[in-house]
Formats: sequence, C-alpha cells, structure tokens
Amino acid sequence: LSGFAIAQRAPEARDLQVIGEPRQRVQLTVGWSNAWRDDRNHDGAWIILRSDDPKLGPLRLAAVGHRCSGELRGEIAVSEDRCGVFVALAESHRGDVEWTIELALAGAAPDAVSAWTVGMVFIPAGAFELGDDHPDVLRHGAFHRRDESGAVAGPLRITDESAMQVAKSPGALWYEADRAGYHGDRGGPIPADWPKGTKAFWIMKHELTQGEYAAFLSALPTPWRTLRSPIGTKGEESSTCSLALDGERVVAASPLRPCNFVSWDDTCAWMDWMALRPMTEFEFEKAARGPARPVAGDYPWGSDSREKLERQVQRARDLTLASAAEEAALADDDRERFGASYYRVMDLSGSVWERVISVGHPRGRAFVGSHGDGVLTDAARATNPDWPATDASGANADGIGFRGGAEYFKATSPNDPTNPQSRVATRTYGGWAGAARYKTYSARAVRTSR
Ligand SMILES: [Ca+2]
Ligand SMILES: [Ca+2]
Repeated sequence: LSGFAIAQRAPEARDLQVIGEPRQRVQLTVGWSNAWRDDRNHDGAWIILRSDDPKLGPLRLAAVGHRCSGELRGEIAVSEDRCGVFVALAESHRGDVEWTIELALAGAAPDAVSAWTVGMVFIPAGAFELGDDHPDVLRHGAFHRRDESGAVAGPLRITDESAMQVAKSPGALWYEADRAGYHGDRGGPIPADWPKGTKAFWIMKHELTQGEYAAFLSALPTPWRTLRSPIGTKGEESSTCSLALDGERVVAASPLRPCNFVSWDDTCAWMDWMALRPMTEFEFEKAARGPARPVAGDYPWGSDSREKLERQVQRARDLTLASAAEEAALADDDRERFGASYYRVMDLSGSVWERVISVGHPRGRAFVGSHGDGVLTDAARATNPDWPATDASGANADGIGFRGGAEYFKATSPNDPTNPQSRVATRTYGGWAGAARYKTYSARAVRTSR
C-alpha cells in the first residue's frame, strides 16, 4: 500500500494509508505551492482514489464524513458523482498549503489504493462577455453579435445556459467563416445542455504536464500503454517529448514540461481516467477573460498588448517564469508579466494549443459536458458518447477546435495571429478538427462544480 504522487508545481499527495475498521477511510497529506483564496476566486486540488486495477473507476466516496486538518482552514467538496473531491482554502490566504485529509469511502477499501491529483482553478458562476469586435479577431472567426442593420455590434453578454441561435441577427451569436473547416459551420442552435460557462466550474491551472501523463501511462496495462504512448512519435521537435520507457513504467525526464504530442484520443483517455472532461470554447473565454471584456482585442492577462509578457517558452518547451518563487509574485493587478488569466489560469494563451469543444460542428454542439468515470474501453479510449470521437484515419475529430495559439519558434505565416500567443476571442482554428499527436498540441481539463 503506497501513496501515488504526481510530482508537479501543484498538488502532491503523499503518506496515503487506509484507516478505520472496517477499512472505509483513507488518510493522506496533500499540499501545493502558491495557493490562494481571495474575493475573486480560489485554486484547489482535484483528488481521486483508485485501486490498482486499471479497468475499474475511482473508489466511490461517501457523501459526508470527510475531514481536513492543518494550520490553515481547508474545505473538502465531494463531487455529485462521488468520484472525487476538491480540496481548497476555506479562508483568505496566499501561499503554500498542506492538509492531512481523511476521505470516507462508500465501501471497503481494496488492498492497494492510490491517490491522483491535479491542480485546478475555480471559475465562479455568473454572466460574462463572449467574443470581440476588434478587427484583428473578427476576420479570424471571433464570436460577436450584429444589430438590426446587420452591422457588427460588439461582444455577446452570456447570462445563462439557455439555447442560443447562431445567426446574423440581433440576440444571436455570429462569426465569420471564410475558410472551410477552420472557423466552423455557423450551424445552430447551441443547445441548453452545452456548457456555456455561466455555471461554476474548475479548470486546470496549468497545461497537462509530461509528468502527469507519464504517471497515467505507467498505471496502464501494456497494450493500453502502447496505444496511448507518444514515445517514438516521429516529427519535428520529437525530442521535446521527454517520456521514456523504464521497464513497465513510463518516466518523464522533464516532468513539469507541458505534455505535447498527445492525440485527441490520448487527451480524452486521460480526462476520463481522472474523472474530468474537455472544456468548451465558451468556457475557454470565460476562464481567460473573466466577467467582462477589459479592452477590445484583449489577451487573457487583460490588456491588448504582449509587451510586458515575461512568460517564455524555452526551445525544449519548458516554461520559464514557472518556478514557485516566480509564480508566488503573481497578483490580480500584476497578471500581464505572467501571462495569467483574469482568474489566474496559466498559459491559456501561448505555450501549446488548448483543444476545446467547438460550436462549429454538429458533433461539438452535441456535447453535454459529461464527466469521465475513470473507466476506459478495451482500446483505452474514453467512453463518453457526447465527447467528439476521432475518425478512422486518426487525423480528425469533428467537433473539436483549437484556442489560445502556440509557440512555433519561427514565423508560421505572415501576420499569424496565433503564434506565439493569441487574443482571447481569436478563432483561427476554432473549428479545426486536428486529432493527431503534434509538437504544439496538449490538453487541459475542466470539471463542472457540483
Ligand atoms: Ca496554452
Ligand atoms: Ca469512462
């Protein structure tokens, strides 16, 4: 019996032990750096417990009876499906946190229990402004609204989860789509069940890391690991994937480096395993911008400029300004240097691409935001029927899109608005279905707060 730690800047679980008689409680210590709770929002750790059988989902938790103790006041919120918990500060604070927590199981603990955790940021419920009428983004598929005369009339105020029409008319969502397959089909409606970002949700603070993905691969039986492993992927920058096989384990030489070379299937399998889900385009913009557009043509850090940005991607794709000491200096009024979003989500713009659920295809609009249940198919794929699926070629997953831009270390095309970062509303690839493993493709998961 041992704790299973995912080494990263954010949460690490250790000293796990099953306690109580009968064996229905699990105690572990969880801590991370640069936690916060303030008037705007807070961060937290998503924690699931698993047995050593990779074919089974997370251990189901009891609805009540969980405990959290430490110097600072912490809180534990159990998810509605009882797959896991969010642990977060219960009082205003900024700094490192550590708690010993006790989780009550719904049944007896198996012989081997491991804890899996990932650092997340809480995005509060509420209305927000979607899209932009800045000319540099309008011609790249940005969402916007039109007035009675058909003229561009600014971003849209999204106040609830109601179904939305996609039309060039007042009250509806509209976007230019001059390149087939890139911006989307301008079809609608966008159903009420499609997550629009006005409900509270959690989003990963950082892009998926190579250490997190290596831990996932290490827990899989060999045939599944082979299917989900990017080791040996050929192509430009393949050396930036630091994953290697060490016996039956996969190790990451650079565990904190964003995990590139993940396919859409890889991404979905990891999200299902962790009982999380993909984010929609709307949720991307809410997490990036906050409740209101601060300025036309805004980036997630709240200005329309990249001049003060100090966040950099090294040639090996390690992020600088990513050390604990540096991120500790991040504050709401000093986000520009760090490339941090309104809610302090890191690297939503830049580093590697954010794959999202697109409004631009029927398969994307069929998404209802179901969460993974930790159980994969025999081919090590996610099982959620509402998540866009990859076609037989492996190249496309209709219904996904790409947001936030990525670092290419060279000019990709003249005036490319997505390299190395893009503005919040830019949708140059908002309806693009690329599902393959590639140097600039990574993953970031969310979870509805309930
Ligand atoms: Ca990114
Ligand atoms: Ca599943």
